[in-house]
Amino acid sequence: MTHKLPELQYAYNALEPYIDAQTMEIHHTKHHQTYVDKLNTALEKHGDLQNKSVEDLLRNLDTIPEDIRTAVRNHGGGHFNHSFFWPLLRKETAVGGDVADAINSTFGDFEKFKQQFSNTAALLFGSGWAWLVWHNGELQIMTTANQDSPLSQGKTPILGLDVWEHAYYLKYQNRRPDYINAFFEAINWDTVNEYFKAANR
Ligand code: MN3
Repeated sequence: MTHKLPELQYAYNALEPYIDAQTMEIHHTKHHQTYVDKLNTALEKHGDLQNKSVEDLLRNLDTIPEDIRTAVRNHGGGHFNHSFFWPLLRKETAVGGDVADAINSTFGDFEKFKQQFSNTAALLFGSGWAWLVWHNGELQIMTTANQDSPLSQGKTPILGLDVWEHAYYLKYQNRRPDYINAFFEAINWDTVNEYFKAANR
């Protein structure tokens, strides 16, 4: 089995004006594709790992042979994180459902959650991701560097934001906070609720 680039379920311009079409196309067809290709190349050396899901690989990084562990961490992480990210995007859906209740009871109200998540994403130094994860029965905000995945720390992502410059530089240049604000207008809360439900199964 080789890993494949998933198709986007919407057009590259579907998130305008929050996330521009050119960024989406390059991000999906170049950046994500490269993670997929390099993961497949790494796994060529270890055929026994080729039938494992990328989630499986990332949850058990310490069992991956050392000669490809860094490649699986970086490119497997990149593949999983982006596959997780694309369905999270849709313009102007309303926050609701069980995840809204959990957010309110954890963070006080939605605005407080948004502020805490946004600050965390803005302050992340260098390239990485901001996350809302489910861990030990509670919601937590966290970050990972590079393409590290919360799965490798035994945590289940519910929401994630790519804050690598490649995710926003064409439209927002150095204005990461503006990109983070725009992201909040383009979160598909139906998907967040699906991820939340799956985490609780
Ligand atoms: Mn990216």
